[in-house]
Amino acid sequence: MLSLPKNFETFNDARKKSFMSLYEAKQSGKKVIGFFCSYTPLEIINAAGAISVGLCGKSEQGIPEAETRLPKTLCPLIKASYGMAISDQCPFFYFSDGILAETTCDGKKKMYELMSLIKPVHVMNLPQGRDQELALESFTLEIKRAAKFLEKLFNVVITPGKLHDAIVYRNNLRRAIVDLYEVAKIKPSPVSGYELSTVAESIDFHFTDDDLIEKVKKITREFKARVRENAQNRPRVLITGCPNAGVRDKVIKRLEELGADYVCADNCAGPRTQKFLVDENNNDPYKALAERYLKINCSVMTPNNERFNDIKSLVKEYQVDGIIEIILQGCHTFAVEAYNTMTLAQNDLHLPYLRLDTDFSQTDSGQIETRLGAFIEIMNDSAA
Ligand code: BJ8
Repeated sequence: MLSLPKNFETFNDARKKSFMSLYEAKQSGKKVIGFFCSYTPLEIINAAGAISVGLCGKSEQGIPEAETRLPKTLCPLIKASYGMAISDQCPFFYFSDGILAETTCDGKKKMYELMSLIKPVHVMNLPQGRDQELALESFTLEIKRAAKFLEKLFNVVITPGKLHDAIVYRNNLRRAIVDLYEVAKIKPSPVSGYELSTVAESIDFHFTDDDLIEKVKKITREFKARVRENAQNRPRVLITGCPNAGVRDKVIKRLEELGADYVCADNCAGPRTQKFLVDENNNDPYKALAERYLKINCSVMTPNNERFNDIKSLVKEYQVDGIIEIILQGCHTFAVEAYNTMTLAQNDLHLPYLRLDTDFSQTDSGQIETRLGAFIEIMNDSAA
């Protein structure tokens, strides 16, 4: 019989529900692997018969606990992820049998060393010069090494058939998710970006055996059929930069309340990443996985020029009127690369650009609100 964490009764209803859903999956014999990054090849986790669950911290919760061991100036995403883990507040970490991680930014990879004192953590070496000779070969070997870790942890064999099934399933799920995101290509979008992204995010936390792909398709049809009152003439915004889950309310929700539409994200979870599929016909499925995952345009890559080509395409496809870049405190790679985004927006795309340096606290909510209001005015003036 599995036990619940000692502080279970102190959790709010949503957290209790998450705990119970994963608890039931675990009770039925399912294994769970936690992950932190979009470079994690989820297919090998599924081929090992395990549930994959994203563990990134998305709120201030856990940060005070993390700051007893990590520097205060570290990225809030890393602090929240670690703090939730050490304080048993994260249901997904609590029930994870192991963690699959990668060497992305310095803060994350050093945090994994501390995390490995609590749970089995396997860290994959991510080649950050992905255009260089041997990068593909090296990441292919890393994925094979990670598969061996899972096989040993769960005493299973990842057969070619299971891996192929997982690749096909994930490709089909990604196609469905891209269709969901593309609802916002309709002008005006029939659904708010806040609602759409909330639904998209919840897809990663689906632990029951019913047909997830069919559910995603159903909600896409429902969204497309909606009519939104007073949605005409609202400026359409693309959000880029660091993952935005931890600042959704003070940035995305507020942006929409103030009169703009969040239609698209250029980040590692948005449509530009989901559209990368794994070649199902490649005789070497590990190489096919490495090819797909190395396409992800994160600022930890150097150079990272494809990111800017993708922003250009998204701006056109989603008819974007302005770009907001979110830089989380302590994220040096996105902070430095922001110069290129600003240059692209202002000199090439001739679009208003707003950079928000922030963290997961609410202390800057008022200041952000003022800047968002001014930004909407600029977008409206540009359109006039
Ligand atoms: S693929 S964006 S999930 S690394 S914001 S922790 S980079 S200091 S989250 Fe990321 Fe993977 Fe890239 Fe996506 Fe470090 Fe920056 Fe913090 Fe970051």
